Amino acid sequence: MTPKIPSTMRLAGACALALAATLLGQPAAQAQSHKGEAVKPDALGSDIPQSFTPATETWDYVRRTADIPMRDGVKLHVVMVIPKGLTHAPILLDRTPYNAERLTGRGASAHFEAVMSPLYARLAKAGYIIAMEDVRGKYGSGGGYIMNRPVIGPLNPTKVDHTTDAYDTIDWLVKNVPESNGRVGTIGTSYDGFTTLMSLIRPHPALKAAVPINPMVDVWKGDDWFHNGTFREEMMDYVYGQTADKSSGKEWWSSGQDDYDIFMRYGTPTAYGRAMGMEQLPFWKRLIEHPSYDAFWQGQAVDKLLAREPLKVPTLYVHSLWDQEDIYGAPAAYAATKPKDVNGDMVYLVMGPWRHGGVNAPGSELGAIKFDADQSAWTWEHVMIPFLDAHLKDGAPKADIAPVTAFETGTNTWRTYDRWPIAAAKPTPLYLEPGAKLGFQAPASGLAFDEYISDPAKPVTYRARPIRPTYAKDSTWGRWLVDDQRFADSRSDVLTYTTEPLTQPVKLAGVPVAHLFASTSGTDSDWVVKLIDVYPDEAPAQPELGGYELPIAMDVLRGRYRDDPAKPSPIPAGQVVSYSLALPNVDHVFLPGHRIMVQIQSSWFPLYDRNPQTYVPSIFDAKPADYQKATQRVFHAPGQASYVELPLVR
Ligand code: PG9
Repeated sequence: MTPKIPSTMRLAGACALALAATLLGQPAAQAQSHKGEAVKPDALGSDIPQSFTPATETWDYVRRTADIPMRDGVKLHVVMVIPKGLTHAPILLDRTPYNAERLTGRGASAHFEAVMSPLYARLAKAGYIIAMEDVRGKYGSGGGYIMNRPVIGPLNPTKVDHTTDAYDTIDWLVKNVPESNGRVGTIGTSYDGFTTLMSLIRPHPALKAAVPINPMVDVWKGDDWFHNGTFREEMMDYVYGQTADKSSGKEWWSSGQDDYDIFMRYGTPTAYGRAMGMEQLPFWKRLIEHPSYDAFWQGQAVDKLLAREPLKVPTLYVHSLWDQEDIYGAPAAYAATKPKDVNGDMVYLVMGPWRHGGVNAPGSELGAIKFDADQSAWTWEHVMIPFLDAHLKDGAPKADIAPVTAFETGTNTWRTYDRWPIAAAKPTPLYLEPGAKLGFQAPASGLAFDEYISDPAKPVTYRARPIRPTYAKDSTWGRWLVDDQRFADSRSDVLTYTTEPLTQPVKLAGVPVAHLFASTSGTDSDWVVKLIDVYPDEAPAQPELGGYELPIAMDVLRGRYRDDPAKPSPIPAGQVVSYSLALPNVDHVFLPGHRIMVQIQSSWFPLYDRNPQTYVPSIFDAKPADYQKATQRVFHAPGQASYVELPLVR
């Protein structure tokens, strides 16, 4: 039977035959119309014109694109959103791996406020030109994409990095955007916060201000990929989506509803990655080749890079107190640069009650926790816009903002400070005590330790199941750091210590540090410490908060790195070893009637990969037989008193 071929395919087939005949030097058979007349192969032309210019007269902004040549000839794609009528306006540049066209709405509205994030819409309204540029190798930009492309040097033998790309872009913008006043600020969140920080290294002279928001700074110590050596396997879908192709068009797929089951099924992230084809992805391979804090990670730590640079550009760091991705970055970069700010007018910090990136959108609540008003808008109006105006607008007065502006959680009040951490905070031990108690006096007697079995076959989940893939459409990943911890406190493999209900407010400002005296029957172990605010049993104004266990600061340490993050070593089985673990920054008041709680456990799955509890050279290569139960003991005996050092303000 002869297959029926659609007429369009027949025409194409005729063209191919004609082309083949021409190439072979034979006269081509002439294509014919249905009436038998000779037709040129492309006689129908195309319904798509060579170029099309949208009619934008009614728009309230000009949308302009450019492909800017970098010093190596590679062109980077930039989209500018210029509110109509703006002249002598500063430019805010966001360099992103997340698609500049999409982030500027692809021109799908006549109103600039509808095409960008609420923050950028507000900044455009405040008189800024917004320029978003695809980083090299992503979306509309040429060149190769390298995850967090390191600075030129041992990790980057080329002549280009984000410092040069930022420089070349700024140079082009100030020379080619007639509406500009020649001043540029860099801004961006997370990865774009990282590119913002990179613009501060050998900066272009027109760069006059920077606002890194939740920047990725040290991805081994406490940002996206690891926390103190414990691998954040829930980030695998990001690596897949971001690096499988240039336009992030390959969707991570999941074979179930609950990541807990799926990660258990594969055992290690390496095995799961293999099953997902991730060995084709160069960054994935680099990631699992570097489990320790070696030169690869140290050489990329942006706080270390900035500490070596002169301070030239006024910078406002934006930190989210419940940042589920980059909770380490902003305070670390602030700490690295603040000592250079001799006149106190260059380095600023604002910390708010947000999730990762929360300041970009209205922020009056996070999960079940309400903050009384839109604290993002408050920050835009009272901190960010005054800071930017002062440095970027022609003739603007000095900004009247404090060096540090922090939202005090618990009382829901903005506070201002001279610097961070504040001098008034005194390190004060809060001791674990026998009988699941916490107290400000070191324990003198009673049981010497508490004990639990940590079983890698039943790891402690990091949030109530089912756990959706991190970036799935129905994922609530953005609010997990405020999840009620009651799901964990009654597990037999979670130690829970609590104070009596407080009679006075207890204010903390700074970094709580957990000091544990602990033993394990294994030869490696993870230690997770959570500092929690327990609400009174009844909360009439918001009944679901009755007894709520709100995390204030939580983190994890992989025991093999207790002495040296670059050189792992086995833990001596059965011996009491001291560990110290700095928790994220807090500015919090435990209110009267509330209780302070500390939870300790040895897994936090599947956000963090499981520790086999048997020392192996790389946990990425652990075999099923390496995963063994271990008996964990946490001590509260004289001379071995575990405590959390609180940054207490009296
Ligand atoms: N923090 C982001 C990120 C996630 C995972 C890996 C790398 C970066 C980001 O939001 O850009």
